[in-house]
Amino acid sequence: MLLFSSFVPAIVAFLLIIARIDANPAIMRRLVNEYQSTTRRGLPNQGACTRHNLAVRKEWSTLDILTRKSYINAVKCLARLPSTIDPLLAPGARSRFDDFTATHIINTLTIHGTGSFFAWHRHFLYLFEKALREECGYTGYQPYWEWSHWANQPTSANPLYDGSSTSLSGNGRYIPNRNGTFQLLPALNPTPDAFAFFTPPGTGGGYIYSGPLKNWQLHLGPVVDQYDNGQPVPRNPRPDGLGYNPRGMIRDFNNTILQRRASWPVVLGLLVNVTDIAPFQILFFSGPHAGGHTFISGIDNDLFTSPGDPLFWFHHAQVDRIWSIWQSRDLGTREFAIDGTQTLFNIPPSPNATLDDLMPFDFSPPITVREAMSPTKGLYCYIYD
Ligand SMILES: *[C@@H]1O[C@H](CO)[C@@H](O)[C@H](O)[C@H]1NC(C)=O
Ligand SMILES: *[C@@H]1O[C@H](CO)[C@@H](O)[C@H](O)[C@H]1NC(C)=O
Ligand SMILES: *[C@@H]1O[C@H](CO)[C@@H](O)[C@H](O)[C@H]1NC(C)=O
Ligand SMILES: *[C@@H]1O[C@H](CO)[C@@H](O)[C@H](O)[C@H]1NC(C)=O
Ligand SMILES: [Cu+2]
Repeated sequence: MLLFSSFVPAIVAFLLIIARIDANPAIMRRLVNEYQSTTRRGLPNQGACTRHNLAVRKEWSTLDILTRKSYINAVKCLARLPSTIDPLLAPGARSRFDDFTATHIINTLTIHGTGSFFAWHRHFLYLFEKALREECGYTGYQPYWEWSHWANQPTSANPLYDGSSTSLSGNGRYIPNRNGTFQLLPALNPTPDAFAFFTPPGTGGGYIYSGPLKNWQLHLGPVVDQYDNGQPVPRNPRPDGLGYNPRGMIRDFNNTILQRRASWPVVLGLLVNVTDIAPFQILFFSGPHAGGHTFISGIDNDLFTSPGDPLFWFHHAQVDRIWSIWQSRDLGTREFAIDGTQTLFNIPPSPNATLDDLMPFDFSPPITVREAMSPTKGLYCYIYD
């Protein structure tokens, strides 16, 4: 009896720990359910976007194997189709896939740390999904990567980047004794300390070596020089990164970065406790958004060239998902809320962004910021599960 009663507190403590572990995903589930019902309630019974044609973007791990394979094949198909962007703009672009990297490189300084950051990337993602479907026969929608769910598991647990034949390939080959990358942020006249962005060496550092993208070729970038990371990266023949620079793909996974910057407490804190677009955008941009890129590292340490790694699209689908959920929590004040100017961290100083600003996509017609503010009421018709 004595023995038993001394076990009871231990069992209770254990159950409490289990409950704590499960609390965060359960909170997220509740927030997603609320977002979905708010979105569905806002849809008309008739019109361009209704309950019946609403596309559902899902987490990669929830897709069946055939859908995963068809997504991977469609991405490889885009890399085989000819480029359509004006060759004077991006002479190094060799494929439809490159068109996306090219327009991102061209516009980097006016779509990050600006009022248009979320809106530009929402349309960018939509154009990519559309190309996969209309030009490469993919019948699903762009999947996302639920960072917080995977942050505390070994990277080999995530079927998105476990290196298997149904993944987007895995980590880069491990290179020991590196110094990490030191990226000068693209600002006019950066001072050495104020605009340097250091990433410690992770668990890879070399070229990826397994999975369907093993032979993936990058053609554009880099723009920002990366120093001392072990695997030499050939320089682009043009300073703007838009020349032809064929090379393999580097990755350098570091889960600690995901744990620190994109854990459940960080993401749920943004969704539950941050009500104003200004702090939301700043905390999100430098927190989970930068964290996902830095987890991948490799070319993702070059802000300009990051869409060259197909994992970019999963990362940015999750960025768009978290923004959508946040917007839905008070559509009255958040649906059309933007904050920021028209230049990266306002360098050089520029006017405040407005909903009427035109956002360029180079190979596709420009749209206004306003047109990209709702996932269901304008150009788009999708929801995240
Ligand atoms: C990963 O990131 C953490 C946090 O920045 C850093 O301390 C660590 O050195 C990095 N590399 C590895 C292999 O954990
Ligand atoms: C790391 O830095 C040291 C000192 O600057 C340098 O000698 C070395 O070559 C660097 N290592 C790599 C892999 O770049
Ligand atoms: C929101 O803020 C409150 C008060 O600071 C805190 O107790 C709570 O844990 C926060 N919620 C999240 C999800 O971060
Ligand atoms: C630009 O936006 C900031 C932050 O919302 C605001 O304080 C400032 O007054 C705006 N400037 C102009 C010229 O509208
Ligand atoms: Cu970007």
